Amino acid sequence: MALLPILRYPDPRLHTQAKPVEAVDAGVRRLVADMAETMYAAPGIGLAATQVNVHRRVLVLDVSEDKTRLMAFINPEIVWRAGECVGEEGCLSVPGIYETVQRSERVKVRALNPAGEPFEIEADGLLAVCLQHEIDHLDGKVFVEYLSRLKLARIKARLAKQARITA
Ligand code: GNR
Ligand code: NI
Repeated sequence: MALLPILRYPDPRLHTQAKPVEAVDAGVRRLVADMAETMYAAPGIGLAATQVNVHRRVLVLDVSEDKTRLMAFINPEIVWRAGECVGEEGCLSVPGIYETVQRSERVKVRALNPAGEPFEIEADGLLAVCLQHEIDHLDGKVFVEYLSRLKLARIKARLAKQARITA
């Protein structure tokens, strides 16, 4: 397994639309394993392939307390959504920034597992939020882009300052 570098906002590669996986093969399973290792090491509760500069529709997440419930979604699609909720989100590609975002409260997602078999999951709570956050990454969207222009400008200024300090 390998730790993969995570792209940082405002890297323009985070705005790439990921392409569907055509065949769930050993290369895809290796990517899932490397993404899981990277997510746990970060640590984060989810990671989209876009964030590690692989523009294929693959995401991993683990919202369990004890970090023993790894889930992998290949070619995920939201096939149903209901309700609305607001919650504070963070992102490994936007370190140190936590902002409130509005999402659907419940979603049903269809995807393939690492064996290439289709499955469906109905999610609510943190799992539903995380699935929407990760699928947004695969569509080139970062959560801070839901904020007002003023808030986004302030976040960009803060990130630029952080980057100067760490450089
Ligand atoms: O680790 C993460 N935490 C988190 C918290 C609230 C809502 C979404 C997330 S996902 C984030 C990891 C990440 O950046 N995934 O893309
Ligand atoms: Ni993120």
